[in-house]
Formats: sequence, C-alpha cells, structure tokens
Amino acid sequence: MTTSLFKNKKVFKEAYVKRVEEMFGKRFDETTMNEKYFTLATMVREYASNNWIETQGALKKSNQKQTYYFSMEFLMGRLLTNNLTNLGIRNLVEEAFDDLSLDLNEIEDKEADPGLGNGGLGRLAACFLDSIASLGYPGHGNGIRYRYGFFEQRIIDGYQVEVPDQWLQKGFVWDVRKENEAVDIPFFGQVRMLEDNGKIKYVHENAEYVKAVPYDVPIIGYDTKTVNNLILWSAEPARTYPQGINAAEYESNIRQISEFLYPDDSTDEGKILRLKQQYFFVAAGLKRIVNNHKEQYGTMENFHEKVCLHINDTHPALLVPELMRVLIDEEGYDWDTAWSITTKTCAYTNHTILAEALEKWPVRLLQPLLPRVFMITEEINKRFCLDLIDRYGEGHPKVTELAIIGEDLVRMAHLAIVGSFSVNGVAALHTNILKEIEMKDFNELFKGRFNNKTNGITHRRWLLNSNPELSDLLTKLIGDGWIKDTMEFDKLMPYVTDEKVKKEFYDVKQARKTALAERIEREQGIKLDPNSIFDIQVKRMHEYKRQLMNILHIMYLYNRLKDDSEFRQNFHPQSFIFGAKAAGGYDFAKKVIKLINTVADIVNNDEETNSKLKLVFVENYNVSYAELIMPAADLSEQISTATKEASGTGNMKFMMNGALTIGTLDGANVEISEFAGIENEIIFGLNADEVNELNATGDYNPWDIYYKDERIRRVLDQLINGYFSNVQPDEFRDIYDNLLHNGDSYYVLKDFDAYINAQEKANKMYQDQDKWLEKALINIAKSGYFSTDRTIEQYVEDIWHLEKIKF
Ligand code: 26V
Repeated sequence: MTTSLFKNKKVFKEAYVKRVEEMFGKRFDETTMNEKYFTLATMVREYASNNWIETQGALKKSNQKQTYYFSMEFLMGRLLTNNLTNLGIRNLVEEAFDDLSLDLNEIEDKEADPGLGNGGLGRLAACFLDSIASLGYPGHGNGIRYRYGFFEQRIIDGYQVEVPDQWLQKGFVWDVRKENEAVDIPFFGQVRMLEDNGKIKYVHENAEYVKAVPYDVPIIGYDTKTVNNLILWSAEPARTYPQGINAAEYESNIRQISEFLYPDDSTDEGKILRLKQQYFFVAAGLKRIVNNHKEQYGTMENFHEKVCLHINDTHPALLVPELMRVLIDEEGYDWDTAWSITTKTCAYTNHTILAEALEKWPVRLLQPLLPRVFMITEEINKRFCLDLIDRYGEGHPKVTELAIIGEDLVRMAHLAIVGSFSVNGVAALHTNILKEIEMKDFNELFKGRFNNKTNGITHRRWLLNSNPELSDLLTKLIGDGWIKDTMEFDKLMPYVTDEKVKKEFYDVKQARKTALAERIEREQGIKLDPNSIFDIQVKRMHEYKRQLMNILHIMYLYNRLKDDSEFRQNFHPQSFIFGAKAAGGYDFAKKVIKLINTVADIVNNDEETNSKLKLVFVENYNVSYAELIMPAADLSEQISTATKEASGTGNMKFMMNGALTIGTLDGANVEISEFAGIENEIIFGLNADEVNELNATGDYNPWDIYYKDERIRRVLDQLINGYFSNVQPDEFRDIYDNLLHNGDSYYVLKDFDAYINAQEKANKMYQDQDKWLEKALINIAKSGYFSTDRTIEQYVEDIWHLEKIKF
C-alpha cells in the first residue's frame, strides 16, 4: 500500500532505500542525486494517488459544478517541495534524509523547472490551481504540454542568448499519459451543408486530424484530500496518415503544435501555428469535458449548471464558437438554446490593455484553418451587430467599432466579452480602466458583466516554502493559523514596534540576502554585501515596465557618487539586482539588457564607488530563482508607467516577504499602498489620470526635460558619446533615439526626477533601521489580502459558484 510508505520515518527510510535500489538496479550509495530525486518524486506521486482517486470518486457522486481554467500557460515551477508540504510529509522526509546523510534541498534542486509560461499570466494560473485545490474546490487546468518551455537565458558578452528549454529531457515525474482518452481534432477541409429530415446539418469534410493526448498532473491541495487535475495536451499524428503525402513531413508538422511556447510579446512569426495551438487545446479540452458530462448526466441541457469554462486572456476565446459548434452540430440544439447555454458557461479574464497585446486574427488565416468555427463566429458577429444596430441605429460608428469581425480581423477580446457572462480585470485600477475607458461601450451594453478580481499569489509557495525563516518567525509570534487564513497576518500588527521582533526579522532578512548573494557570487562571480540595500527589479523585460528608468537612474547615481564626496559619505550602500527575459524578437528590450550589463561592468569594477554601489543582472530568471530572490529584497521595484501594468504579482511576493515597494500608482500597487498605508511604501511619479491626460493632450516634449535637467542630459549623452569604451559607439543609439526623437512614449524622462527623489528618500529611510523594519513588518502584516486564497474565494462567490468537494 502506497499510503503506508510515509507512515513514519523508519518505514519511509526503508521503503525509500529499497525503492531507489529496485528502480535503478544499483546499491543505494551508488545512485546519483538525479536517481534519488526521481525515486522520491515517484513515491510522492503514488502517495497522492489515493486522494486523487478519491477526489474523482467524490465528484462523480456529488454531481457538483466544476470549473475548467483554460490557459495557454501554466508557469508551475518545481513541484516536489510544494507537494511534500501540501501532503504534510516534508518534515518526515527531511528527518529521514538527515539519517541518510542526504540534503533534501540538494535533491529538490535536481527537478527541472517546468516553465510553461511567459510571466505573470502563467504564474497566476499556477497560483490559482494551488489555491483552488487547497481550499477544496473542484477546479482544473487545461493547457498545452509544450516540449520546450520558455527559453533558457544565457548572458554572453552582456547580450541575451536564448537556449531551448529541454525540461522534459530528464523525464517529468508528475504527469500521467492517458492514451485512452486521446481525441482527434480536425483542421482545414470544407464544410458541407446537408438536409436531414427537413433540418439543415453541417458536416466538416476532408479535414486533417491531429491526435490530442492528455497528460494529467495531480494538483495536490494543502492539508486536504482534494487533488485536482491539470490536463496538458500533447499533439501527435492521428491514427491514419492522409493519402499521398510525405509521412515524415506530416508527422513533424503535427508535432509542432505542442513543440514551443510562444513568447507572448513576439513578432508576427508563426501566427497560424499559434492559432492552431489555441484551437487544439480548446477543442480537445472541451471534448473531454463534454464526454464526461454526457456520461454523467446524459444531456447537455444542464451543462452551464455543472461546468464553468474560464477563458484566461483571449488565447482560449475560441471556446465560445467551439462550444456553440458542439451544441449545434453534435448535440442538435437550435441557435438560441446553444447561445443561452454557451453564454452561461463561459467567463473571461482580461490581463492587459496594451493595444499590441490584444489578439486579432486575420480572417484569411482563421477561415481556411477552422472553417466551421469561423462560420459560427461570423454568425455570432452578425447577430451581435444586429443588436447593436437596434440599439444605436444603422450606420452608427459604434456598430463597426464594437463588432467582433472588422477590417478583416477577428477581435478575440470582443468575441470573449460577447460570449461570456462575466468579464473581469485583475486589479481595481485595471478594472476601472476597462470599464471606463477601454471597454466602456461594452460595459454599458452588458450591465453587471464587468467585475474586478484583484490578483494574488499562493503564500504556500511564496512564503511557507521559500522563506522558512520568516514562516517560523510568524508562527512563533501569531501561531500557524495564517497558513490557512492569511488575514491572520494582521495579528503581527502589535509586534511591529517590538524591538526584539524587529531584530529577529532583521536576522531573517539578512539570512535570505546572504543566501541570494552566495548564489550570485557562485554563478556570476559578483560579490554583494548583505548589509547593502537589496534593490530588486525582476519581471519580463518590457518598455512599459521601465527597467530603462531604473538603469538610467543607476548611471546618474554612479555619476553623483563619483562627483560628490559628501553624498557618497551619506549614501547607504545599495545593490541593484535585475532579472528579466526579453522576447527573442524584441530588439529594444535586448538592448536594455546589454546596457544593464555594460553599466554593471563599470560600476562593479570602480574601486572608488563599489563599496557603495553594485549592480547585477541575474542570468535566467525563472520561478525557482524567484523563490530565492523574493525573500531577499529590501526594496521592490514596481515602476511601470501608470495604467500599463494590469496588476503585477511580483509586487505581492515582495510585500509578503517584507520588502517596501518603490513604485508608481499602477496595477495592484494602488491596493498594496492602501493596505499597507502609503507612508509605508515609496510612491512617486505620474498617476493614471495624469498619464491619460498627457496621452490625450500630447503635451509632452522630452527635449524640454533634456535641456532643463543637467543630470538627465549627462546620462543621455553618455549613451552616445563614447563614454562606454568597451562597446561600439552606436550600441545604445536606439535607446537615446527612443527617448528623445521618438517621444518617450512610456514617460521615462518625465518621471525621472520624481524617481531620483524617491530613490534618495528610500536610501535615507533605510538608514533609520528602526523605522524601516517597522514598515517592512507592516507590509507583511497587511499582505494577507494578496493571497490567491482570497482571490479564488471571490471567483467562487461571484463567478464560478462552486461548492467545496464533499468526501
Ligand atoms: C502581451 C504582449 C503581446 C504583444 C506585445 C506586448 C505584450 C505585452 C504584454 C503582454 C501580456 C499578456 C498578458 C499578461 O501576461 N498580462 C499580465 O497578467 C498578469 C496576471 O494577471 C498581471 O499581473 C500583469 O500585470 C499583466 O501584464
């Protein structure tokens, strides 16, 4: 019996040693760390399988509603630690390993980090799955099992170099291939209209089929029997090859569908492939859900009462026409009934307002690839436009503006909004911008449909597992109730002025800073002083996130430290740490990485200043690196141009680990500063209204600032005047041009002075350790709201309407 494997230390130890030897046919002490990892993970998965089976059984019996979260990305990170903790066997394994002279951390390190996501959107999906299971709700993920996850980043000569992420090479322990649940998905071909007993029928002919094979990953909740599913679909050739084609080519074309995760912010390249990916996992996921539903209930009549399909950004928006297709073509419903079921089943989350990120598919690509789905999309559009004409009158500009298809493009956001009963934004400010500006007309059209669900993070991964020292301190002070209810963090408030507690927290922070510094020194040879302020900006590299403003400020700071000895004396040493991947085709973002590394070379090697100022760009920032970085920050850089960052979630991870935010009032920073108190963060720069106003009036000329502010002029000139002796003179010309000649669209220069002041304030503030530690503790105490447990409860209450699984 697998359950007894972890009964106690002795039983586990014996079983483990035996298992390792059996699996690899070697004496225990001859097996590698990899083999030891593989065996432990396999045993953990087996251990969880009882609950997995029980969860499925309970769901069959209870006939309760379930949510399926459709997402192109699940940035899961490593699973072993998380699963050990959630199953309550981490301590036992650790103790057994002590006896065996093994280091659990070292073994955990052998696990590949499944990076099936680009950034915030994918990581949020992973945090959601953890919270849904931990709260005991029935909610499952549907995604793609990419053979290559998000690329591995190397820094060579200061430049980013992308290396394929071969995460599956060592074998992935956590998933189970379900060959017998594979389904065939049709592409291309033609639609033929038939008459059948006076009824019109549509048949999809001459299609090319792709076999979709599900791999199920158990999502193990914390201290609960609930084990949900993450279903990852893999593309394989269907059972028969089409006649008269080259088999090898055919096969490789098919496999391409689940080969690569696309960098969301990439160029046009591979549009058809991305569209294929979208339909592939939508159609496959839905088919399995529908099959199960019909088996259980024998009808699709009650589909919306038992199923919620969540559309994570527009990528899975084809769920809307696909569900219509299933209901009409396969189940024989009339249009109105099918539409009523569909729009009561689908819910959509918007994650960005950046125009360039809103998906629009050319009709000329979509129509031939998915002929029937396109027909249905056209019909949805036609009927929606008729409603619009009814409301606004024929020829009104709003009819063309709001249409789902316009200018030969299918606007996926419009499709998702029209086809869903709920549309939510991911932070209060973001939702307001959606409701009042970007999607104003839709909001007026569909009253009550738009709502806010501020993002969160799972505190189990981002505090309990990644910061054991802080977890222990919290538990010592306020008990361990916070693990189940993060609002209990608030019980820390009486301690925030307690000198002893402050000292203890300081020690925790120093320990985490030292651990990060050790890795950086080991891997990159740069030595950071744990007594310096750790000032960290880690997130995808993008202009709107303004890593550029950060590095330009560092150039300014370096100039000042060199020039002004009094300033140098009063300046507390500060270590700036960046981590970021730039999309492969995003040249500007890559230039900023090069600039950071070029500046780092200079400042780190300047004996006059390098006891005061250090700068590191960490290589290959990913989830496991983040687990080391978040607890080690004093200052959390959240400096996006207001209105641009929908929410941010790194900001929450830093806050929960006791960093102060230096940031703009953008995304969830607004709520962070409300909860913690604005005096406990360092807030600066243009706010959303001011940015909108400037955008509207165009009343901004970066040259004015260039001429007026000597500090800025000097830094900008240094980009192009040969100041950096180890690069081509024109290396950073694009950055200079972007800021001055191309209008500085993200207001880097406009906010620069405010940022300098904010930085100065932060440096001074840190020197009053007493005050600083109090503020840091307040940030922790007030971070409870930002757990995804809270977010999920709100989704459940307002959108999904689920009940906890009854065992
Ligand atoms: C997509 C693209 C695509 C093309 C060009 C530029 C660009 C820039 C950004 C994106 C983001 C796509 C959606 C996304 O990842 N949004 C993020 O979602 C997080 C979770 O809700 C949220 O915290 C981040 O603020 C938001 O950027």
